[in-house]
Amino acid sequence: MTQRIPSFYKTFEIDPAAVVAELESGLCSPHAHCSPKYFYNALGSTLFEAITHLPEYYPTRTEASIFTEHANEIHRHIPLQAAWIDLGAGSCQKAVSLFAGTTPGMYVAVDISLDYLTGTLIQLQRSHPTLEMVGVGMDFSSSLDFPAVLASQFTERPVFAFYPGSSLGNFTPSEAQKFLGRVSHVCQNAQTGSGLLIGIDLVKSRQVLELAYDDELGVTAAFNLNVLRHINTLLGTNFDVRDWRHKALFNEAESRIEMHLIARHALTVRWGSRSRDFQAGEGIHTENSYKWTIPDFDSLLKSAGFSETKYWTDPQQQFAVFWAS
Ligand code: AVJ
Repeated sequence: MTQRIPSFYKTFEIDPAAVVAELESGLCSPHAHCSPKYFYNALGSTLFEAITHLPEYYPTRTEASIFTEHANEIHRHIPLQAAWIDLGAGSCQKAVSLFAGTTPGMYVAVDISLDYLTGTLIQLQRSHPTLEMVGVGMDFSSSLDFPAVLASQFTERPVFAFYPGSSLGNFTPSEAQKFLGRVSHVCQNAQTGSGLLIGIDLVKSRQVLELAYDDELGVTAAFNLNVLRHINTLLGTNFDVRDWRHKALFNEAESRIEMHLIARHALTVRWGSRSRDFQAGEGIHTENSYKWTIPDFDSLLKSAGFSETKYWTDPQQQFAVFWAS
Protein backbone atom coordinates (compact mmCIF):
# COMPACT_ATOMS: atom_id res chain seq x y z
CA MET A 1 0.00 0.00 0.00
CA THR A 2 1.31 3.43 -0.86
CA GLN A 3 1.58 5.93 1.94
CA ARG A 4 -0.84 8.85 1.57
CA ILE A 5 0.54 12.36 1.78
CA PRO A 6 -1.40 15.38 3.01
CA SER A 7 -2.38 18.09 0.51
CA PHE A 8 -2.13 21.81 1.24
CA TYR A 9 -3.98 24.92 0.11
CA LYS A 10 -3.60 28.58 0.90
CA THR A 11 -6.59 30.86 0.39
CA PHE A 12 -4.95 34.23 1.00
CA GLU A 13 -1.70 36.13 0.69
CA ILE A 14 -0.42 38.25 3.56
CA ASP A 15 -0.26 41.81 2.28
CA PRO A 16 2.59 43.54 4.15
CA ALA A 17 1.25 47.00 3.24
CA ALA A 18 -2.13 46.10 4.76
CA VAL A 19 -0.44 44.86 7.96
CA VAL A 20 1.48 48.13 8.27
CA ALA A 21 -1.65 50.21 7.57
CA GLU A 22 -3.70 48.25 10.12
CA LEU A 23 -1.05 48.57 12.84
CA GLU A 24 -0.50 52.30 12.18
CA SER A 25 -4.18 53.13 12.25
CA GLY A 26 -4.66 51.24 15.54
CA LEU A 27 -1.65 52.87 17.12
CA CYS A 28 -2.62 56.38 16.03
CA SER A 29 -6.28 56.14 16.97
CA PRO A 30 -7.34 58.21 20.05
CA HIS A 31 -7.82 54.93 21.96
CA ALA A 32 -4.79 53.02 20.72
CA HIS A 33 -5.48 49.34 19.98
CA CYS A 34 -4.08 46.38 18.09
CA SER A 35 -5.55 43.04 17.06
CA PRO A 36 -4.89 39.98 19.27
CA LYS A 37 -3.73 38.11 16.15
CA TYR A 38 -0.39 39.93 16.58
CA PHE A 39 0.28 38.05 19.85
CA TYR A 40 1.17 34.92 17.95
CA ASN A 41 4.73 35.20 16.69
CA ALA A 42 7.01 32.28 17.60
CA LEU A 43 7.59 33.47 21.20
CA GLY A 44 3.95 34.55 21.57
CA SER A 45 2.68 31.10 20.57
CA THR A 46 5.08 29.50 23.05
CA LEU A 47 3.94 31.88 25.79
CA PHE A 48 0.30 31.05 25.05
CA GLU A 49 1.13 27.36 25.32
CA ALA A 50 2.74 28.14 28.71
CA ILE A 51 -0.41 30.02 29.79
CA THR A 52 -2.46 26.86 29.22
CA HIS A 53 -0.36 25.14 31.92
CA LEU A 54 -0.92 27.86 34.57
CA PRO A 55 -3.07 26.95 37.57
CA GLU A 56 -4.99 30.25 37.17
CA TYR A 57 -5.81 29.64 33.49
CA TYR A 58 -8.71 27.18 33.86
CA PRO A 59 -10.16 27.13 30.28
CA THR A 60 -7.81 24.62 28.57
CA ARG A 61 -7.81 22.18 31.47
CA THR A 62 -11.55 22.46 32.04
CA GLU A 63 -12.39 21.94 28.37
CA ALA A 64 -10.17 18.83 28.32
CA SER A 65 -11.94 17.47 31.40
CA ILE A 66 -15.34 17.96 29.71
CA PHE A 67 -14.13 16.06 26.63
CA THR A 68 -12.89 13.22 28.83
CA GLU A 69 -15.88 13.11 31.13
CA HIS A 70 -18.47 13.14 28.33
CA ALA A 71 -16.45 11.35 25.63
CA ASN A 72 -19.07 8.70 24.86
CA GLU A 73 -21.94 11.12 24.49
CA ILE A 74 -19.86 13.58 22.46
CA HIS A 75 -18.70 10.78 20.15
CA ARG A 76 -22.30 9.82 19.43
CA HIS A 77 -22.91 13.24 17.85
CA ILE A 78 -19.95 13.06 15.47
CA PRO A 79 -21.32 11.85 12.12
CA LEU A 80 -19.72 8.73 10.57
CA GLN A 81 -17.28 9.25 7.67
CA ALA A 82 -17.59 13.02 8.08
CA ALA A 83 -15.28 15.66 6.70
CA TRP A 84 -13.71 17.07 9.86
CA ILE A 85 -13.01 20.80 9.66
CA ASP A 86 -10.65 21.70 12.48
CA LEU A 87 -10.81 25.51 12.84
CA GLY A 88 -7.58 26.99 14.22
CA ALA A 89 -6.04 23.52 14.30
CA GLY A 90 -2.51 24.57 15.36
CA SER A 91 -0.89 21.39 16.66
CA CYS A 92 -4.05 19.35 15.78
CA GLN A 93 -3.78 17.76 19.25
CA LYS A 94 -7.38 18.28 20.36
CA ALA A 95 -8.85 16.79 17.17
CA VAL A 96 -6.44 13.86 17.22
CA SER A 97 -7.44 13.01 20.76
CA LEU A 98 -11.06 12.84 19.52
CA PHE A 99 -10.14 10.49 16.64
CA ALA A 100 -10.10 7.38 18.83
CA GLY A 101 -13.58 5.88 18.84
CA THR A 102 -14.72 7.84 15.77
CA THR A 103 -14.41 7.30 12.02
CA PRO A 104 -13.35 10.49 10.23
CA GLY A 105 -13.78 10.37 6.44
CA MET A 106 -11.27 13.14 5.91
CA TYR A 107 -9.43 15.56 8.16
CA VAL A 108 -9.13 19.22 7.12
CA ALA A 109 -6.94 21.30 9.41
CA VAL A 110 -7.45 25.05 8.99
CA ASP A 111 -5.08 27.59 10.45
CA ILE A 112 -3.89 31.08 9.63
CA SER A 113 -0.30 29.77 9.64
CA LEU A 114 0.32 27.04 7.09
CA ASP A 115 4.01 26.77 8.11
CA TYR A 116 3.07 25.26 11.41
CA LEU A 117 0.39 22.94 9.97
CA THR A 118 2.68 21.47 7.33
CA GLY A 119 5.05 19.73 9.74
CA THR A 120 2.23 18.66 12.01
CA LEU A 121 0.16 17.04 9.25
CA ILE A 122 3.09 15.26 7.61
CA GLN A 123 3.89 13.71 10.99
CA LEU A 124 0.26 12.95 11.77
CA GLN A 125 -0.21 11.19 8.43
CA ARG A 126 2.32 8.55 9.55
CA SER A 127 0.17 7.47 12.47
CA HIS A 128 -3.04 7.68 10.35
CA PRO A 129 -1.78 6.33 7.02
CA THR A 130 -5.17 5.82 5.33
CA LEU A 131 -6.96 9.00 6.43
CA GLU A 132 -7.13 11.76 3.81
CA MET A 133 -5.53 14.84 5.37
CA VAL A 134 -5.64 18.41 4.11
CA GLY A 135 -4.04 21.57 5.45
CA VAL A 136 -5.63 24.92 4.62
CA GLY A 137 -3.96 28.26 5.31
CA MET A 138 -6.93 30.56 5.78
CA ASP A 139 -7.95 33.60 7.80
CA PHE A 140 -11.40 32.26 8.67
CA SER A 141 -12.30 35.31 10.76
CA SER A 142 -13.24 37.13 7.54
CA SER A 143 -14.69 34.34 5.37
CA LEU A 144 -15.09 30.57 5.10
CA ASP A 145 -14.46 30.16 1.37
CA PHE A 146 -12.77 26.83 0.83
CA PRO A 147 -10.99 25.90 -2.42
CA ALA A 148 -13.50 24.35 -4.86
CA VAL A 149 -12.06 20.82 -4.55
CA LEU A 150 -12.73 20.90 -0.82
CA ALA A 151 -16.08 22.68 -1.04
CA SER A 152 -17.39 19.81 -3.22
CA GLN A 153 -16.18 17.27 -0.64
CA PHE A 154 -18.10 19.19 2.02
CA THR A 155 -21.39 18.75 0.15
CA GLU A 156 -20.90 15.04 -0.52
CA ARG A 157 -20.27 14.08 3.11
CA PRO A 158 -21.54 15.14 6.50
CA VAL A 159 -19.37 17.92 7.94
CA PHE A 160 -18.06 17.90 11.48
CA ALA A 161 -16.83 21.41 12.32
CA PHE A 162 -14.62 21.64 15.40
CA TYR A 163 -13.75 24.92 17.13
CA PRO A 164 -12.37 24.21 20.60
CA GLY A 165 -10.41 26.45 22.98
CA SER A 166 -12.97 29.30 23.36
CA SER A 167 -11.18 31.21 20.59
CA LEU A 168 -14.62 32.47 19.56
CA GLY A 169 -14.20 34.77 22.59
CA ASN A 170 -12.00 37.09 20.52
CA PHE A 171 -15.00 37.91 18.29
CA THR A 172 -17.54 40.55 19.32
CA PRO A 173 -21.05 39.07 19.63
CA SER A 174 -21.96 40.41 16.17
CA GLU A 175 -18.76 39.05 14.58
CA ALA A 176 -19.40 35.74 16.37
CA GLN A 177 -22.91 35.60 14.93
CA LYS A 178 -21.61 36.17 11.39
CA PHE A 179 -18.87 33.58 11.81
CA LEU A 180 -21.26 30.96 13.23
CA GLY A 181 -23.68 31.79 10.40
CA ARG A 182 -20.97 30.85 7.87
CA VAL A 183 -20.30 27.57 9.72
CA SER A 184 -24.02 26.72 9.85
CA HIS A 185 -24.23 27.46 6.11
CA VAL A 186 -21.44 24.92 5.41
CA CYS A 187 -23.29 22.38 7.61
CA GLN A 188 -26.63 23.01 5.85
CA ASN A 189 -25.07 22.38 2.43
CA ALA A 190 -23.54 19.13 3.65
CA GLN A 191 -25.11 15.70 4.25
CA THR A 192 -27.39 15.03 7.24
CA GLY A 193 -25.86 14.73 10.67
CA SER A 194 -23.53 17.71 10.12
CA GLY A 195 -22.80 20.04 13.01
CA LEU A 196 -20.38 22.09 15.05
CA LEU A 197 -18.60 21.18 18.31
CA ILE A 198 -17.37 24.35 20.00
CA GLY A 199 -15.79 25.29 23.34
CA ILE A 200 -17.00 28.44 25.10
CA ASP A 201 -15.77 30.19 28.23
CA LEU A 202 -18.57 31.08 30.66
CA VAL A 203 -19.27 34.19 32.75
CA LYS A 204 -18.03 33.73 36.32
CA SER A 205 -16.71 35.76 39.27
CA ARG A 206 -14.51 38.76 38.50
CA GLN A 207 -11.81 37.39 40.79
CA VAL A 208 -11.46 34.05 38.97
CA LEU A 209 -11.59 35.73 35.55
CA GLU A 210 -9.06 38.45 36.33
CA LEU A 211 -6.58 35.98 37.88
CA ALA A 212 -6.80 33.80 34.78
CA TYR A 213 -5.61 36.80 32.72
CA ASP A 214 -3.15 38.21 35.28
CA ASP A 215 -1.32 35.21 36.73
CA GLU A 216 1.16 35.31 39.61
CA LEU A 217 4.16 34.26 37.50
CA GLY A 218 3.55 37.04 35.02
CA VAL A 219 3.32 34.71 32.00
CA THR A 220 0.22 36.48 30.67
CA ALA A 221 1.95 39.83 31.26
CA ALA A 222 4.89 38.62 29.15
CA PHE A 223 2.44 37.32 26.49
CA ASN A 224 0.77 40.75 26.35
CA LEU A 225 4.04 42.77 26.40
CA ASN A 226 5.54 40.57 23.68
CA VAL A 227 3.10 42.12 21.19
CA LEU A 228 5.20 45.31 21.39
CA ARG A 229 8.28 43.43 20.21
CA HIS A 230 6.26 41.87 17.41
CA ILE A 231 5.05 45.36 16.38
CA ASN A 232 8.68 46.58 16.49
CA THR A 233 9.51 43.85 13.95
CA LEU A 234 6.50 44.48 11.71
CA LEU A 235 6.39 48.28 11.81
CA GLY A 236 9.91 49.30 12.87
CA THR A 237 8.61 51.04 16.01
CA ASN A 238 10.94 51.61 18.97
CA PHE A 239 8.69 50.27 21.76
CA ASP A 240 10.66 49.54 24.94
CA VAL A 241 8.83 46.76 26.80
CA ARG A 242 10.06 48.15 30.14
CA ASP A 243 8.04 51.35 29.60
CA TRP A 244 4.78 49.39 29.76
CA ARG A 245 2.81 47.27 32.21
CA HIS A 246 0.16 44.61 31.74
CA LYS A 247 -3.45 45.22 32.79
CA ALA A 248 -6.38 42.77 32.66
CA LEU A 249 -9.91 43.66 33.75
CA PHE A 250 -13.37 42.15 33.51
CA ASN A 251 -15.71 44.59 31.77
CA GLU A 252 -18.98 43.29 33.18
CA ALA A 253 -21.25 45.48 31.03
CA GLU A 254 -19.66 44.07 27.85
CA SER A 255 -19.16 40.61 29.40
CA ARG A 256 -15.51 40.49 28.37
CA ILE A 257 -12.01 40.34 29.74
CA GLU A 258 -9.98 43.22 28.36
CA MET A 259 -6.20 43.26 28.17
CA HIS A 260 -4.35 46.54 27.90
CA LEU A 261 -0.75 47.74 27.96
CA ILE A 262 -0.35 50.86 30.11
CA ALA A 263 2.44 53.43 29.67
CA ARG A 264 4.42 53.71 32.93
CA HIS A 265 5.33 57.36 32.12
CA ALA A 266 4.88 59.85 29.28
CA LEU A 267 6.71 58.66 26.17
CA THR A 268 6.87 58.88 22.40
CA VAL A 269 6.90 55.87 20.08
CA ARG A 270 8.64 56.48 16.74
CA TRP A 271 8.75 54.59 13.44
CA GLY A 272 9.85 55.80 9.99
CA SER A 273 9.07 59.49 9.97
CA ARG A 274 6.04 59.05 12.25
CA SER A 275 5.42 59.11 15.99
CA ARG A 276 2.69 58.68 18.61
CA ASP A 277 2.83 60.37 22.05
CA PHE A 278 1.47 58.51 25.06
CA GLN A 279 0.68 60.11 28.42
CA ALA A 280 1.52 58.37 31.68
CA GLY A 281 -1.25 55.82 32.32
CA GLU A 282 -2.50 55.86 28.73
CA GLY A 283 -3.17 52.40 27.28
CA ILE A 284 -3.12 50.25 24.18
CA HIS A 285 -6.11 47.87 24.07
CA THR A 286 -4.70 44.50 22.94
CA GLU A 287 -7.45 41.91 23.48
CA ASN A 288 -11.12 41.25 24.23
CA SER A 289 -12.07 37.80 25.41
CA TYR A 290 -15.87 37.55 25.59
CA LYS A 291 -17.51 35.34 28.22
CA TRP A 292 -20.94 33.86 27.54
CA THR A 293 -23.82 32.53 29.62
CA ILE A 294 -25.32 29.21 28.51
CA PRO A 295 -28.71 30.73 27.50
CA ASP A 296 -27.08 33.64 25.61
CA PHE A 297 -24.75 31.34 23.71
CA ASP A 298 -27.60 28.96 22.92
CA SER A 299 -29.58 31.91 21.47
CA LEU A 300 -26.53 32.99 19.48
CA LEU A 301 -26.27 29.53 17.88
CA LYS A 302 -29.99 29.58 17.00
CA SER A 303 -29.72 33.10 15.56
CA ALA A 304 -26.79 31.89 13.41
CA GLY A 305 -29.03 29.23 11.80
CA PHE A 306 -28.48 26.13 13.93
CA SER A 307 -31.72 24.44 14.97
CA GLU A 308 -30.62 21.90 17.55
CA THR A 309 -28.16 22.44 20.38
CA LYS A 310 -26.81 20.46 23.29
CA TYR A 311 -24.07 21.25 25.76
CA TRP A 312 -21.82 19.71 28.37
CA THR A 313 -20.19 21.58 31.21
CA ASP A 314 -17.93 20.97 34.23
CA PRO A 315 -19.37 20.72 37.77
CA GLN A 316 -18.45 24.36 38.50
CA GLN A 317 -19.91 25.55 35.16
CA GLN A 318 -16.68 27.34 34.26
CA PHE A 319 -16.65 26.24 30.62
CA ALA A 320 -19.08 24.68 28.14
CA VAL A 321 -18.78 22.48 25.06
CA PHE A 322 -21.72 22.94 22.68
CA TRP A 323 -22.93 20.69 19.87
CA ALA A 324 -25.00 22.60 17.30
CA SER A 325 -26.66 21.06 14.24
C1 AVJ B 1 -6.76 31.94 22.67
C2 AVJ B 1 -8.41 33.66 22.68
C3 AVJ B 1 -8.85 31.59 23.80
O1 AVJ B 1 -8.99 34.55 25.39
O2 AVJ B 1 -8.43 33.04 26.84
C4 AVJ B 1 -5.15 33.81 27.02
C5 AVJ B 1 -6.11 34.08 24.64
N1 AVJ B 1 -5.20 35.80 26.21
N2 AVJ B 1 -4.65 34.65 27.94
C6 AVJ B 1 -8.28 33.60 25.75
C7 AVJ B 1 -5.50 34.53 25.93
C8 AVJ B 1 -4.66 35.84 27.43
C9 AVJ B 1 -7.20 33.07 24.79
N3 AVJ B 1 -7.80 32.59 23.50
